[in-house]
Amino acid sequence: MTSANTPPPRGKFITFEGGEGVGKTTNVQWCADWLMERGLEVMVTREPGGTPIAELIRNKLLKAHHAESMVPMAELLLVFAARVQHLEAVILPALSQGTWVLCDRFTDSTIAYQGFGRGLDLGSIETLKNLAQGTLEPDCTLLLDAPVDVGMARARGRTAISGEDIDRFETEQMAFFERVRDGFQALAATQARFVTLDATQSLDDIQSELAIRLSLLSGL
Ligand code: Z5A
Repeated sequence: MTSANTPPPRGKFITFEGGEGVGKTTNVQWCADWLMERGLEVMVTREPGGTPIAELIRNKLLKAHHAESMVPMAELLLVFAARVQHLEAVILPALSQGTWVLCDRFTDSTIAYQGFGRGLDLGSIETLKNLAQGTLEPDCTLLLDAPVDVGMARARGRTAISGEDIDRFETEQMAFFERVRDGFQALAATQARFVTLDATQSLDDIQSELAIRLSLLSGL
Protein backbone atom coordinates (compact mmCIF):
# COMPACT_ATOMS: atom_id res chain seq x y z
CA MET A 1 0.00 0.00 0.00
CA THR A 2 1.33 3.53 -0.77
CA SER A 3 0.88 6.40 1.71
CA ALA A 4 -0.31 9.87 0.63
CA ASN A 5 3.31 11.05 0.35
CA THR A 6 4.80 8.04 -1.40
CA PRO A 7 4.62 8.16 -5.20
CA PRO A 8 3.03 5.04 -6.73
CA PRO A 9 5.43 2.55 -8.32
CA ARG A 10 6.13 3.45 -11.94
CA GLY A 11 3.76 1.77 -14.40
CA LYS A 12 5.12 -0.69 -16.94
CA PHE A 13 5.65 0.30 -20.56
CA ILE A 14 4.69 -2.48 -22.98
CA THR A 15 5.01 -2.08 -26.74
CA PHE A 16 3.45 -4.18 -29.50
CA GLU A 17 5.34 -4.50 -32.76
CA GLY A 18 5.18 -6.29 -36.07
CA GLY A 19 4.16 -5.84 -39.68
CA GLU A 20 0.82 -4.89 -41.08
CA GLY A 21 -2.20 -6.98 -40.05
CA VAL A 22 -0.39 -9.27 -37.59
CA GLY A 23 -2.90 -8.55 -34.81
CA LYS A 24 -1.30 -5.73 -32.80
CA THR A 25 -4.48 -3.67 -32.33
CA THR A 26 -6.58 -6.74 -31.44
CA ASN A 27 -4.07 -8.00 -28.89
CA VAL A 28 -3.23 -4.61 -27.31
CA GLN A 29 -6.88 -4.32 -26.34
CA TRP A 30 -7.02 -7.92 -25.13
CA CYS A 31 -3.98 -7.31 -22.90
CA ALA A 32 -5.47 -4.08 -21.55
CA ASP A 33 -8.67 -5.92 -20.61
CA TRP A 34 -6.66 -8.74 -18.94
CA LEU A 35 -4.74 -6.23 -16.80
CA MET A 36 -7.76 -4.04 -15.96
CA GLU A 37 -9.78 -7.10 -14.87
CA ARG A 38 -7.01 -7.65 -12.31
CA GLY A 39 -7.29 -4.11 -10.95
CA LEU A 40 -4.43 -2.31 -12.72
CA GLU A 41 -4.67 1.20 -14.21
CA VAL A 42 -4.02 0.83 -17.94
CA MET A 43 -3.77 3.21 -20.86
CA VAL A 44 -3.82 2.07 -24.50
CA THR A 45 -2.17 4.33 -27.03
CA ARG A 46 -0.53 4.13 -30.44
CA GLU A 47 2.20 5.54 -32.67
CA PRO A 48 2.37 7.58 -34.67
CA GLY A 49 -0.31 9.39 -32.68
CA GLY A 50 -1.67 9.34 -29.15
CA THR A 51 -2.13 13.12 -28.69
CA PRO A 52 -4.02 15.65 -30.85
CA ILE A 53 -0.78 17.07 -32.29
CA ALA A 54 0.75 13.63 -32.87
CA GLU A 55 -2.49 12.46 -34.53
CA LEU A 56 -2.24 15.43 -36.96
CA ILE A 57 1.27 14.26 -37.84
CA ARG A 58 -0.06 10.69 -38.24
CA ASN A 59 -2.62 11.96 -40.71
CA LYS A 60 0.10 13.61 -42.81
CA LEU A 61 2.22 10.45 -42.68
CA LEU A 62 -0.47 7.88 -43.42
CA LYS A 63 -3.66 9.23 -44.85
CA ALA A 64 -2.56 12.13 -46.97
CA HIS A 65 -1.60 11.06 -50.49
CA HIS A 66 0.53 14.10 -51.28
CA ALA A 67 1.02 15.62 -54.73
CA GLU A 68 4.77 15.24 -54.15
CA SER A 69 6.41 12.14 -52.71
CA MET A 70 7.57 12.45 -49.10
CA VAL A 71 11.32 11.99 -48.79
CA PRO A 72 12.36 9.30 -46.27
CA MET A 73 14.22 11.76 -44.00
CA ALA A 74 11.11 13.96 -43.73
CA GLU A 75 9.12 10.84 -42.82
CA LEU A 76 11.69 9.92 -40.15
CA LEU A 77 11.70 13.39 -38.57
CA LEU A 78 7.90 13.55 -38.54
CA VAL A 79 7.72 10.16 -36.79
CA PHE A 80 10.10 11.42 -34.08
CA ALA A 81 8.30 14.78 -33.77
CA ALA A 82 5.09 12.87 -33.05
CA ARG A 83 6.94 10.59 -30.59
CA VAL A 84 8.45 13.42 -28.54
CA GLN A 85 5.01 15.03 -28.19
CA HIS A 86 3.46 11.67 -27.23
CA LEU A 87 6.17 10.89 -24.68
CA GLU A 88 6.08 14.26 -22.93
CA ALA A 89 2.32 14.79 -22.99
CA VAL A 90 1.03 11.27 -22.43
CA ILE A 91 3.41 8.35 -21.87
CA LEU A 92 5.81 9.71 -19.23
CA PRO A 93 3.10 11.33 -17.03
CA ALA A 94 1.03 8.12 -17.12
CA LEU A 95 3.99 5.90 -16.18
CA SER A 96 4.95 8.18 -13.31
CA GLN A 97 1.38 7.97 -11.96
CA GLY A 98 1.64 4.17 -11.89
CA THR A 99 -0.44 3.57 -15.02
CA TRP A 100 0.61 0.76 -17.33
CA VAL A 101 1.04 2.08 -20.87
CA LEU A 102 0.34 -0.33 -23.73
CA CYS A 103 1.54 1.20 -26.98
CA ASP A 104 0.67 -0.07 -30.47
CA ARG A 105 4.09 0.46 -32.16
CA PHE A 106 7.03 2.53 -30.89
CA THR A 107 10.66 3.19 -31.88
CA ASP A 108 11.31 -0.38 -33.04
CA SER A 109 8.86 0.39 -35.87
CA THR A 110 11.04 3.34 -36.86
CA ILE A 111 14.12 1.11 -37.01
CA ALA A 112 12.20 -1.51 -39.00
CA TYR A 113 10.32 0.80 -41.43
CA GLN A 114 12.55 3.86 -41.86
CA GLY A 115 15.83 1.97 -41.21
CA PHE A 116 15.44 -1.49 -42.76
CA GLY A 117 12.50 -0.63 -45.04
CA ARG A 118 13.54 2.78 -46.41
CA GLY A 119 17.29 2.23 -45.97
CA LEU A 120 17.98 5.24 -43.73
CA ASP A 121 21.15 5.14 -41.65
CA LEU A 122 20.60 3.15 -38.44
CA GLY A 123 23.18 5.24 -36.55
CA SER A 124 21.24 8.43 -37.29
CA ILE A 125 18.03 6.77 -36.10
CA GLU A 126 19.80 5.75 -32.88
CA THR A 127 20.91 9.39 -32.37
CA LEU A 128 17.33 10.62 -32.78
CA LYS A 129 16.11 7.87 -30.47
CA ASN A 130 18.54 8.99 -27.73
CA LEU A 131 17.48 12.60 -28.21
CA ALA A 132 13.77 11.75 -28.03
CA GLN A 133 13.63 9.17 -25.28
CA GLY A 134 16.98 9.27 -23.41
CA THR A 135 17.36 5.99 -21.54
CA LEU A 136 13.66 5.07 -21.64
CA GLU A 137 13.06 1.63 -23.15
CA PRO A 138 9.92 -0.51 -23.04
CA ASP A 139 9.82 -2.99 -20.15
CA CYS A 140 8.70 -5.58 -22.67
CA THR A 141 8.16 -5.58 -26.43
CA LEU A 142 5.73 -8.17 -27.79
CA LEU A 143 6.63 -8.87 -31.42
CA LEU A 144 3.84 -10.49 -33.42
CA ASP A 145 5.57 -12.19 -36.31
CA ALA A 146 3.95 -13.66 -39.43
CA PRO A 147 4.87 -14.03 -43.09
CA VAL A 148 4.15 -10.78 -44.92
CA ASP A 149 1.39 -12.28 -47.10
CA VAL A 150 -0.53 -13.54 -44.03
CA GLY A 151 -0.61 -10.10 -42.38
CA MET A 152 -1.38 -8.37 -45.64
CA ALA A 153 -4.34 -10.65 -46.37
CA ARG A 154 -5.76 -9.99 -42.89
CA ALA A 155 -5.30 -6.22 -43.16
CA ARG A 156 -6.85 -6.14 -46.65
CA GLY A 157 -9.79 -8.22 -45.39
CA ARG A 158 -10.40 -5.72 -42.60
CA THR A 159 -10.13 -2.73 -44.98
CA ALA A 160 -12.64 -4.35 -47.35
CA ILE A 161 -15.14 -4.78 -44.50
CA SER A 162 -14.70 -1.31 -42.98
CA GLY A 163 -14.43 0.53 -46.31
CA GLU A 164 -11.33 2.46 -45.09
CA ASP A 165 -8.93 3.79 -47.73
CA ILE A 166 -5.55 2.08 -47.92
CA ASP A 167 -2.79 4.21 -46.40
CA ARG A 168 0.51 5.45 -47.87
CA PHE A 169 2.52 2.52 -46.44
CA GLU A 170 0.08 -0.04 -47.82
CA THR A 171 1.02 1.05 -51.36
CA GLU A 172 4.59 -0.30 -50.84
CA GLN A 173 5.89 -3.42 -52.60
CA MET A 174 6.29 -6.85 -50.98
CA ALA A 175 10.12 -6.46 -50.82
CA PHE A 176 9.72 -3.41 -48.57
CA PHE A 177 7.61 -5.39 -46.07
CA GLU A 178 10.08 -8.31 -46.18
CA ARG A 179 12.88 -5.90 -45.19
CA VAL A 180 10.67 -4.55 -42.39
CA ARG A 181 10.07 -8.08 -41.08
CA ASP A 182 13.83 -8.78 -41.23
CA GLY A 183 14.37 -5.59 -39.22
CA PHE A 184 12.01 -6.67 -36.43
CA GLN A 185 13.58 -10.12 -36.32
CA ALA A 186 17.08 -8.62 -36.12
CA LEU A 187 16.02 -6.42 -33.18
CA ALA A 188 14.36 -9.34 -31.40
CA ALA A 189 17.49 -11.45 -31.81
CA THR A 190 19.66 -8.94 -29.96
CA GLN A 191 17.48 -7.39 -27.25
CA ALA A 192 16.26 -9.21 -24.15
CA ARG A 193 13.10 -7.11 -23.78
CA PHE A 194 11.60 -8.76 -26.91
CA VAL A 195 9.17 -11.67 -26.79
CA THR A 196 8.35 -13.04 -30.23
CA LEU A 197 4.94 -14.63 -30.76
CA ASP A 198 3.96 -16.67 -33.79
CA ALA A 199 1.11 -14.54 -35.17
CA THR A 200 -0.07 -17.28 -37.57
CA GLN A 201 -1.56 -19.12 -34.57
CA SER A 202 -5.22 -18.76 -33.62
CA LEU A 203 -6.09 -15.76 -31.45
CA ASP A 204 -6.86 -18.18 -28.58
CA ASP A 205 -3.37 -19.65 -28.72
CA ILE A 206 -1.69 -16.23 -28.97
CA GLN A 207 -3.71 -14.93 -26.04
CA SER A 208 -2.80 -17.94 -23.89
CA GLU A 209 0.86 -17.01 -24.44
CA LEU A 210 0.11 -13.35 -23.75
CA ALA A 211 -1.58 -14.25 -20.45
CA ILE A 212 1.60 -16.05 -19.32
CA ARG A 213 3.73 -13.02 -20.21
CA LEU A 214 1.39 -10.56 -18.50
CA SER A 215 1.29 -12.72 -15.43
CA LEU A 216 5.12 -12.73 -15.26
CA LEU A 217 5.30 -8.96 -15.77
CA SER A 218 2.60 -8.08 -13.24
CA GLY A 219 3.10 -10.80 -10.68
CA LEU A 220 -0.67 -11.48 -10.89
N1 Z5A B 1 5.19 3.55 -38.95
C1 Z5A B 1 6.46 3.89 -39.38
O1 Z5A B 1 6.74 3.83 -40.57
N2 Z5A B 1 7.39 4.27 -38.46
C2 Z5A B 1 7.10 4.36 -37.13
O2 Z5A B 1 7.98 4.72 -36.35
C3 Z5A B 1 5.78 4.00 -36.71
C4 Z5A B 1 4.87 3.60 -37.64
C5 Z5A B 1 5.44 4.09 -35.25
C6 Z5A B 1 0.96 2.70 -38.87
O3 Z5A B 1 0.04 1.82 -39.15
C7 Z5A B 1 1.93 2.77 -40.02
O4 Z5A B 1 2.95 3.66 -39.61
C8 Z5A B 1 2.57 1.45 -40.29
C9 Z5A B 1 4.05 1.66 -40.04
C10 Z5A B 1 4.22 3.13 -39.96
N3 Z5A B 1 2.35 1.10 -41.64
N4 Z5A B 1 2.20 -0.01 -42.11
N5 Z5A B 1 2.03 -0.93 -42.69
P1 Z5A B 1 -0.80 1.10 -38.04
O5 Z5A B 1 0.05 0.55 -36.95
O6 Z5A B 1 -1.91 1.96 -37.65
O7 Z5A B 1 -1.37 -0.03 -38.96
P2 Z5A B 1 -0.79 -1.41 -39.35
O8 Z5A B 1 0.52 -1.80 -38.88
O9 Z5A B 1 -0.97 -1.46 -40.80
O10 Z5A B 1 -1.63 -2.30 -38.45
P3 Z5A B 1 -3.01 -2.85 -38.75
O11 Z5A B 1 -3.28 -3.04 -40.21
O12 Z5A B 1 -3.96 -1.99 -37.98
O13 Z5A B 1 -2.85 -4.29 -38.21
P4 Z5A B 1 -2.73 -4.88 -36.74
O14 Z5A B 1 -3.11 -3.85 -35.73
O15 Z5A B 1 -1.43 -5.52 -36.58
O16 Z5A B 1 -3.80 -6.03 -36.81
P5 Z5A B 1 -5.34 -6.05 -36.31
O17 Z5A B 1 -6.07 -4.84 -36.80
O18 Z5A B 1 -5.39 -6.38 -34.88
O19 Z5A B 1 -5.82 -7.34 -37.11
C11 Z5A B 1 -6.02 -7.30 -38.51
C12 Z5A B 1 -7.16 -8.28 -38.87
O20 Z5A B 1 -6.72 -9.62 -38.65
C13 Z5A B 1 -8.42 -8.09 -38.02
O21 Z5A B 1 -9.53 -8.34 -38.82
C14 Z5A B 1 -8.26 -9.18 -36.93
O22 Z5A B 1 -9.50 -9.62 -36.44
C15 Z5A B 1 -7.56 -10.28 -37.71
N6 Z5A B 1 -6.67 -11.09 -36.87
C16 Z5A B 1 -5.76 -10.65 -35.96
N7 Z5A B 1 -5.09 -11.68 -35.43
C17 Z5A B 1 -5.58 -12.81 -35.99
C18 Z5A B 1 -5.29 -14.21 -35.85
N8 Z5A B 1 -4.35 -14.65 -34.99
N9 Z5A B 1 -5.96 -15.08 -36.58
C19 Z5A B 1 -6.91 -14.64 -37.47
N10 Z5A B 1 -7.26 -13.35 -37.66
C20 Z5A B 1 -6.59 -12.43 -36.93
